[in-house]
Formats: sequence, C-alpha cells, structure tokens
Amino acid sequence: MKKTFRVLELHCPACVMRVESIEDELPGVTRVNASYQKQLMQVEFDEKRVTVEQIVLAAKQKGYQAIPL
Ligand SMILES: [Cu+2]
Repeated sequence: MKKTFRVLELHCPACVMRVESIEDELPGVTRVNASYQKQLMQVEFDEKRVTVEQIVLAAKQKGYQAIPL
C-alpha cells in the first residue's frame, strides 16, 4: 500500500536522504519518496510485513516526526 506522511522537520536534501534511507533499512518498505519543499514523505510498503507504526518509529529514530495523513 501507499501512505503519505507529513514530516515537519524536513529542511533540506540531507533530511530527505535520511528519511529515504528507511527504504533500505526497514524490511517490507519498497519505496520512500520525500520532499522537503512539501514536507511530505510518501511510502510504499507491504502491509503484511510492516506497519504504519513501525514506519513512524523508524522516522523518529532518525530524528523526524512523521504524521500519517
Ligand atoms: Cu536537512
């Protein structure tokens, strides 16, 4: 499934790279597309393998608060 999150602390391309690295680190996440201009992160994931809560937690561990929209 595909879910959009608001990420208020996304400031620059380095922040975008940091949250997009969730794609490589969290099994079940197939794609992360973030925009610091829009302060949004779009995540494609297999809901049988990973939950929205786990994605929020992964973002938190990187220092970002992700709010599911
Ligand atoms: Cu930044």
